[in-house]
Amino acid sequence: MEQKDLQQIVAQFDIRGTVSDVKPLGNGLINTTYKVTTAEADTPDYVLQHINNAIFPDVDILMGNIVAVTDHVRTKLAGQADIERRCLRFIPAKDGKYYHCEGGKYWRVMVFIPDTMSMSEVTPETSRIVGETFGQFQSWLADIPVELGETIKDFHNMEFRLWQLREAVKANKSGRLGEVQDLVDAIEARAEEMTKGERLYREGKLPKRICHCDTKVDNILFEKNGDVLCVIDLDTVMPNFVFSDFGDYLRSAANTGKEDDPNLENVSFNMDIFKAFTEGYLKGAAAFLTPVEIENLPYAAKLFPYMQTVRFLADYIDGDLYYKTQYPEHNLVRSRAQWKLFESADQHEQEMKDFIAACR
Ligand code: GN1
Ligand code: MG
Repeated sequence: MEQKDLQQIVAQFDIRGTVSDVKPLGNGLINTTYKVTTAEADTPDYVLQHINNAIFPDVDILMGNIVAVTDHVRTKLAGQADIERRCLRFIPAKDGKYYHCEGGKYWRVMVFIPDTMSMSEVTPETSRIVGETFGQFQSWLADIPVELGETIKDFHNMEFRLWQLREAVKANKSGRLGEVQDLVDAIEARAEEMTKGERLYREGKLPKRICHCDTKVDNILFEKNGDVLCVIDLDTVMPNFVFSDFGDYLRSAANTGKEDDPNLENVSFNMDIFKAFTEGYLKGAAAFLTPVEIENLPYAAKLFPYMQTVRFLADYIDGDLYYKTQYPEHNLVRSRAQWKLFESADQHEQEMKDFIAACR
């Protein structure tokens, strides 16, 4: 987009200072991001984002959640130094809404936090930090006074994901069912066990809390000296079981192979990452976790590779409608790699339980 069009969009927001430049920032896969520089020395710079409305259809829910969350986190940080560096701040548009819509496109603006760094390497040390940071984040949000909406409906609902797979199997749109029947059967054999979260919820034994739902080290901003500043990328923040943040981090970080590893021998569940992450998480989330939540963390570690197997496989049978693929069998390769990770986590279940018992 042209500079003058971008500047005209920024002008719809209640920012301070005179915009001198708008240029692309970062390489996010979902939203398109720009850095907005202001001319004056005493005004902040800003981040302008085009919101991906196809993935997040309800922008009112999306921005309502994000503003409620950042406002609440700021109350937790009250009186501490550097609050503006430790929590994102979104800027309303001139009409008071936290987004601006023009020509069917949705935009938002937040304050740019200068002099930060990101990390992407997964080590036991970074995993411990991620665990504690997201545990702390959940902890701050455990008493948020407003109800948040689901920005992606039933995002981590295992019963819903199985329903989607069963619909895909019934329709067999791609004609691929024959070659994956073994995996469908293996999934079905564990379905009862893996939908335990939804059952506990219906029985009133498991709460939904506010979770980040995209737990990774890339979604934390750090000071240049390595101190944690804040959690970013808040689009998927929504009510879920705490399992979402715990399990989805381990699904990617504790995999010794790649998410789509064609060589299943590379794929296994890394207990060193599990242990470091779990120690950090239990520390960060200690203030609110219930015994049922803690007991079921090993279930969470199994749930996410299981759920991702189901999601990739349903998409394969549907003919690759959701996930971008690089070759025709890609979603199947992904499914088999996630299944292998699930099996490996399953084999470590007792060890996970023992470790958690020893931590408590
Ligand atoms: C998608 O776009 P990305 O890679 O952050 C998906 C996640 C899956 C992941 C699997 C909105 O996340 O739920 O776990 O792919 N996000 C959405 O790689 O569906
Ligand atoms: Mg990804």
